[in-house]
Amino acid sequence: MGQALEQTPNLPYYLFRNEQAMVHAAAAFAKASFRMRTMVCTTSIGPGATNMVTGAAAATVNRLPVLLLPGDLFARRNVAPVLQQLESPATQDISVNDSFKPVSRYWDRIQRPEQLLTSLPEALRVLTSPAETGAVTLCLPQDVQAEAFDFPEEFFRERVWSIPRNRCDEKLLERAAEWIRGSKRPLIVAGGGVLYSEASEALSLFAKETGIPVCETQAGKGALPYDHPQEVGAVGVTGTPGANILAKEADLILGIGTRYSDFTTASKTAFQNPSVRFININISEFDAYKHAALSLTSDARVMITELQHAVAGYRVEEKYQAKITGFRAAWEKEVDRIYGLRQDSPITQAEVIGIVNNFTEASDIMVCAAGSMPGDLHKLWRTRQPGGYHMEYGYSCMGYEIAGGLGVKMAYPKREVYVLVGDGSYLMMAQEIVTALQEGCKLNIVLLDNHGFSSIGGLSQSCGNEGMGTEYRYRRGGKYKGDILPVDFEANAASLGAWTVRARTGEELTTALQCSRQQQRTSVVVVETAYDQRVPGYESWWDVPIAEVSEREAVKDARKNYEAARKKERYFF
Ligand SMILES: Cc1ncc(C[n+]2csc(CCOP(=O)(O)OP(=O)(O)O)c2C)c(N)n1
Ligand SMILES: [Mg+2]
Repeated sequence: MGQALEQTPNLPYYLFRNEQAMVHAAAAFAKASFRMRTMVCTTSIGPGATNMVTGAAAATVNRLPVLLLPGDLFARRNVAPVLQQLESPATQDISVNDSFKPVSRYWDRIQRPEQLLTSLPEALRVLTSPAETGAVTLCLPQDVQAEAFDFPEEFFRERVWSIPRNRCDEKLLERAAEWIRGSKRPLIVAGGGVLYSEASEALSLFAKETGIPVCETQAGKGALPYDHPQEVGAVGVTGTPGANILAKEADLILGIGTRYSDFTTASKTAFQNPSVRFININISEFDAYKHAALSLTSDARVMITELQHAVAGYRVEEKYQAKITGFRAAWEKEVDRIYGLRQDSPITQAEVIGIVNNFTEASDIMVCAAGSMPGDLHKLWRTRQPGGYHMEYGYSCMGYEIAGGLGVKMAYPKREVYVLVGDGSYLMMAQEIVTALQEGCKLNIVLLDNHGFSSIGGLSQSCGNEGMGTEYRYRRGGKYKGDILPVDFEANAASLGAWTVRARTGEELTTALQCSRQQQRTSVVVVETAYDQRVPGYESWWDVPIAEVSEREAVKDARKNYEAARKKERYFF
């Protein structure tokens, strides 16, 4: 593989520090490009290969195309066991690369060069399929990689894969239009599919014309700009009060490009109207059929437009529109209030989000993935352009942030990329700062240092516990109750070559953002934030099972509340 890449200068090669990060970057590149481009990731055998498994899972969960070419064991076997080989006494037809099978949408092992003739077309079919896409893994045994084969020339001819905008059955479309016309309280749930189908404009028109409110999932956020008159913001566990109340009361949910994750459905408690029905527009039949929906298995953009014609003349009632407008105004006030809160160091995460949100420009891209920030950002971030909010919350994989930011920057070298990363995620995977410097890909990284896992600590407390094992403190008396570990993130990032600065207050943060934007190289602004000050949840719930038996009163109480809350979980038949 290396030999081929060296002699093929028109296929650019990027050296990464960690194979998992490399896959995150490739997936982020694809996500930022609305899945119209991707990259190929290749590795050695053994640990180099299995390091990609987490990245593959993140790509597949998020339905993002990446082509993975891990090395594999000698097909001829006579020299086995080779360095890094996992032997099996039961079969010789196995390697660590078999662990890619459940996290890949297509998997193959190329035991003979000519197998590429049949395997590569399948790989490309899956990568370019809007319904099937995800990680595609072709394992390349070490010896087979070096073999020659006389491939037919036609195989190398440029081939264009057209991505279809499939339409659904006409009768189903008519029925969907009837359902919408008969609905008093409809609500659109916009998922990532709206963005991938580049359907924002169509959705905007449809919502304006019909008056149907639109709420957004993490992957769908930014489908409409935050100031669109029908946009009611985030839905679900990390949702806004307006969206969640509308979801609770809705008689019709029009789910577009959503896979209805538990964060969207509030663990199946979000939709409480006894007669609620679902219409799902989804390119993937699997998703289209969820919640016993009237399934319009189709491309989002064409279907929204066709549905708009089919319901021409329909508009929600005045009092429903008034309610939507009221929710929107109340939420904007709440965001202003939260953004406006000021305190001495350590400042709150919400203040940091507000300052970064207000500082950035409409064309900038914000990247985040795990910890407590996704929840706050889903609610609070005012997205102005589709794609401006780049959140990996399908796998919510710590470590995606900086690597993903790099992939986004590779997709849009002229746009400013802001990576919001927690101290936990940073410590897990910060090394791609070196790659960003190497490639001249400038990232604006804002590192929120709250000395531990605030998200998981908060979750633990909400279950009646004390957040065991979530604070970065010295072990004292057998517990992490000692002083805070003095991790110097500024020095750490500087040692990798980044431009760094520490900000203690809101004012200092604003100045730091101004300075970092002017830098030519990747910058890291380190802000200490309060571990225990969190943005509340609004009108929602998440199923986190609580111990049925405990010696703690707080846990027993939490269990009682849990059992009551679970009663609201619904099945849809
Ligand atoms: C790779 C990986 N391991 C574990 C988790 C579970 N997890 C989710 S958030 C979190 C803590 C994140 O810490 P930090 O980045 O500091 O963010 P904070 O919670 O402090 O906002 C953990 C351990 C995860 N999402 N990804
Ligand atoms: Mg943290």
